[in-house]
Amino acid sequence: MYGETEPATAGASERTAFRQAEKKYKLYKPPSTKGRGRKKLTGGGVGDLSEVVDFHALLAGGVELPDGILRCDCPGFDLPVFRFLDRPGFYFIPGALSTEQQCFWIRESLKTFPQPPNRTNLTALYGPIFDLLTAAQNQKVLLEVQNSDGRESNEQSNSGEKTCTMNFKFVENSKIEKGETRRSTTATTLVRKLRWSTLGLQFDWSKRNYDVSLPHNSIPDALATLAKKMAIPAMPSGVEFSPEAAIVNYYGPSDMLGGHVDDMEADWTKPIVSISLGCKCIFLLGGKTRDEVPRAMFLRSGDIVLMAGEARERFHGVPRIFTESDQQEISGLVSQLSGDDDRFILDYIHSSRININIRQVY
Ligand SMILES: O=C(O)CCC(=O)C(=O)O
Repeated sequence: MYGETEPATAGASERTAFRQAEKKYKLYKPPSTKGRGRKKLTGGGVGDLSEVVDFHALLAGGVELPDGILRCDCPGFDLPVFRFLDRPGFYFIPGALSTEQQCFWIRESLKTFPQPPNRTNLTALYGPIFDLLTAAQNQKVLLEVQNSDGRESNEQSNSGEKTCTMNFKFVENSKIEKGETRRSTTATTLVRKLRWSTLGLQFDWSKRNYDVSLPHNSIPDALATLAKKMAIPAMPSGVEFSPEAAIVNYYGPSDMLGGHVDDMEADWTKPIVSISLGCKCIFLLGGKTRDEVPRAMFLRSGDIVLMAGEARERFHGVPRIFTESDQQEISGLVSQLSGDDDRFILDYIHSSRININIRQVY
């Protein structure tokens, strides 16, 4: 999660096993097939991925399960689940979502989840933005406008208080005149700048806790139903997961998520249900300190991981997403997102990853 707490000194952080692994995978470059003349890529790329666990390859069979990894049958759950012997509470469900389901959740993540009252990283800059995806699909521009009383947005009110009205509205690109001095940004740029949105109980990043006083909708029914079903392997028998909040992370080509522990929820016995969509990435699952060497694994579109109990205390993060055309592994999505309405989304997902993680807060 964004807003991680760093160890006391940056130097100490740089030396930890977790940081070393983050660096190694962030800097990874695949061997080049056409890299002549581009110094770095000749000679077979930078770094190697031989230690990254590939659960899809294990699922396909034909290879022995590596030491310390087991495939388990979970009562009441009909999908294959993998676990690490030395990391109890962590569950990997490869290919949990069909391509159709993945497309549905990608559309929802871009169209519905950023809708107010849900907040996003853009809310603090522009105020609530409605229908961002539609505006981007129609090549609109978000333009600063005057309030009805003639004040520019963000001006001081008579009482001296900052009103923080932040009035912006979408307009046709053609309506922006040459020399326009008001702030404006294309909706496409804003979608690309989307980094997170919060559903259900709203998370306050500055205080690193949930602010129950903020207006919010409950978790969409379909997402809650999915999370309840997928949480089964990590739940005590007969107890149902109760989704109350979700954080949606949007990753662009060079984005990463630094090592952190998710410790803001009251009950750590309940899992975080974490859904991957779009480009493949490397996920690191470390120990209770950054000094423990993390396990690295690929996460692909449609994979789900659960972190419950002891696994909730482990550092984890995403050092690398793969946007290179031969490494994204999104061919299923590409063939499914073929309608006119999906053109923008298809372009977006070629260089992006989305993660939806669903939590029971209390
Ligand atoms: O993107 C991911 O798979 C992990 C997200 C995560 O760890 C978080 O939001 O706390």
